[in-house]
Amino acid sequence: MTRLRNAIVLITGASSGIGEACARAFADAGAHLIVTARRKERLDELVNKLQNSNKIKVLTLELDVRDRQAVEEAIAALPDAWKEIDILVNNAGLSRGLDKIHEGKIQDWEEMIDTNVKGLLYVSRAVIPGMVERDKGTVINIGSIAGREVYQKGNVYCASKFAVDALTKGMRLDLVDTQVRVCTVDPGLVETEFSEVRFRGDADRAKKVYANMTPLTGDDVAEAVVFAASRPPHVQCAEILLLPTDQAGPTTVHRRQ
Ligand code: NDP
Ligand code: 8X3
Repeated sequence: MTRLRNAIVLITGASSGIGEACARAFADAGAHLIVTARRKERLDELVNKLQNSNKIKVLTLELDVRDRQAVEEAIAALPDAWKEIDILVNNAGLSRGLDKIHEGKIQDWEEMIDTNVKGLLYVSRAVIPGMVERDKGTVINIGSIAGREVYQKGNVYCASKFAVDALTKGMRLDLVDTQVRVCTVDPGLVETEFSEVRFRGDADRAKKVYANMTPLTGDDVAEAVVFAASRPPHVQCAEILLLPTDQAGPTTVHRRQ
């Protein structure tokens, strides 16, 4: 993976699941990492593991992507050696609740839209201008099968991921006269902390989401992300839809009894 050696990769939501797996995969490929999330202690643990096993540099940023000012200031204040970000992985995201639209909680809706849509925009707006200036860079947005097909009670989460899809396409159109590439990696069911967050710590309910089937792991998704990022400069890996073999649609899942 020589194309990624010494690249600077910024990953949002690197404290868990897909983001954490991406950090490990890019570190294995020899990239230097800016890992961001709200849970700083998780990032510190990750850094210890990564730096012990790889000759790479890691910078941690405690960052809530919903805080526009904090995002702008954090990117502007990056030390010189870290300013030239080659790869941005817009991964931070979450779902809250699984309710019919007329029963949904407004606070849940706002959290999803603020994180999955507005947070992704704030980070992108802060990072992409440098890529355009250098005429080089790759943006990888983590979308979802939920951004391609709506499922019952998925309403606002699905809408936020449809928005990510529209933003990916919009970015690609607006950046076509630059060498900046834009990719979406859209997974189906991945067993991470995602469902525990959705069901606010109800571990039994979260486990049922992945019961009697083989879900993707964060590492499976990270492999696709690294594949997209490591194409030759003239190749833009626009979209990857990555499903478990046991899944054919958002709710079409083969479960063994
Ligand atoms: P996890 O819950 O395991 O990880 C989510 C990550 O996002 C955490 O690192 C969390 O860090 C971070 N995050 C959440 N809110 C914020 C915030 N406001 N500011 C900064 N970071 C934040 O879930 P996944 O790894 O599964 O989710 C990662 C992405 O993948 C999400 O965008 C999700 O929508 C998407 N996805 C997940 C699928 C799945 O089945 N799991 C399938 C398809 C897409 P912290 O809490 O420390 O801030
Ligand atoms: C996460 C996948 O199907 O649980 O985006 O919404 S799903």
